[in-house]
Amino acid sequence: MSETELRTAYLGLGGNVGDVKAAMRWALEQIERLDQTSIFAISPLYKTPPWGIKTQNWFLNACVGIKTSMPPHALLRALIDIEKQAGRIRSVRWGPRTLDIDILMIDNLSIQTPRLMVPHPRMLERAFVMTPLADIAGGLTINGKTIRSISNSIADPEMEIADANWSVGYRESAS
Ligand code: A4P
Ligand code: MG
Repeated sequence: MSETELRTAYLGLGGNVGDVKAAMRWALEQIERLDQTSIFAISPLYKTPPWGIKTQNWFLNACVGIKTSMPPHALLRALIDIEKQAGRIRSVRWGPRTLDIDILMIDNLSIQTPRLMVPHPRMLERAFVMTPLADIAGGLTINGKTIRSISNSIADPEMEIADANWSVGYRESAS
């Protein structure tokens, strides 16, 4: 497989510190600006109860579909860079953050390295990932099941759409 092949990838965005919606809109613009990368799908923005450490603020979460020719590890580095620029402080695992960007899937690749694991190893058990992912990629299958059916089976009744139009005009918001 050539390193310059155009691939379809899905990203999970989340945060619970500061103006998360603004940070996420800014992140969309930065993702769109990456080399040979464009966004083709954006889920609604959800308000989600904290997973892992429960005594922290609720999160905002969304998923984004991209087409990219960046090799997977280069894509990861670029996304970590965007997180850093958004002021992310990594102190506690699963703790509060301004902006977290996870690579959920890249085509049907399986990548198992210390720096990068794809599909994301914890996504299947997380409603804050699977619900927005089902909105933009419900018909894709993982382990023989559709994302929509996995999402339905782990749905969290506490989650709700915070803003269905959060990404409208994000390109104009950046400067
Ligand atoms: N890494 C490996 N695979 C990947 C991948 N597929 N995508 C490595 C992105 N990164 C990947 O991540 C640590 C390292 O994972 C990265 O440097 C990369 O090389 P991190 O973001 O620094 O650490 P973390 O986010 O604190 O840990 P972890 O386990 O990634 O946390 P999660 O899984 O991201 O969970 N509750 C709600 N409601 N919504 C949330 O968004 N997020 C978290 C964080 C906890 N609870 C939440 C939410
Ligand atoms: Mg992470």
